[in-house]
Amino acid sequence: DKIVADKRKEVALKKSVLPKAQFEKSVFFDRNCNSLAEALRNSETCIIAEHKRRSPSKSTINQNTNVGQVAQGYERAGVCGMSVLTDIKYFGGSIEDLLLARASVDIPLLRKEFIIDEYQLLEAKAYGADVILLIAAVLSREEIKNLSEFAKSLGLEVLLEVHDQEELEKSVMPSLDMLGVNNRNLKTFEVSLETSKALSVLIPDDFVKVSESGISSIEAIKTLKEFGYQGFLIGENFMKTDNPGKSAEMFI
Ligand code: IGP
Repeated sequence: DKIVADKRKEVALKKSVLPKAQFEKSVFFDRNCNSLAEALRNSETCIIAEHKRRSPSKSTINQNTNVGQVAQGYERAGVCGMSVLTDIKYFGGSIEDLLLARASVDIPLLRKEFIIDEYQLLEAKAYGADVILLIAAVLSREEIKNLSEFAKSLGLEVLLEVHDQEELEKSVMPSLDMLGVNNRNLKTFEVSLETSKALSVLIPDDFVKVSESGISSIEAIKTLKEFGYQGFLIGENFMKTDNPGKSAEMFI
């Protein structure tokens, strides 16, 4: 709740400084997005590697990163896509991180953010994202519908994140491309892969299933694949090392 309240203030401030019409001037605004869903469907590796400097649950993970280099390392490792945290206050990221990653690689990029306003979707597109995240825990069904349909109209793909059955049931709709199950409870920060296992049967087959957070072994991926998951979002396990790209390579 605190993160979302801060995000509302941040977006209001940004709107007053940078009118959204500016985003249409970006060279990326008319770029055709690369499909992460397709990359995941056609891949054996299935990894979405994240750039994350710190988090509310772990504080510092890796402050000395060069996001362009990390992106190139991930691309070289052969990941399907990269997730770039753009929240400043809680995760130490920035929207410029997304731009730097875009300037460095061609793989699909997910803007990892607490999206609450269409403004952030225009911004995501302008800074080179291919995919946006919507978090069911902080959005109503109506908001999910409006934001996902607006994202699709911009050519962006949508990953919708849930962490329980109720969130899943309120969210399923045709304007989503991928359904992510967050193994980390955003309120308690507890992580359990059982969350992905339990929810897998409830996710309709037309969505690519993604398991997010707390994945730290190839064994875990193998098990989750048996539950129908085709995407694995991994941050800390790669970012805590000196060479995130090399660490990702060991999972591929
Ligand atoms: C990555 P991990 O445990 O591998 O670092 O987790 C990713 O799933 C996590 O950063 C995340 C996240 C989020 C962060 C998932 N959903 C929503 C911020 C907001």
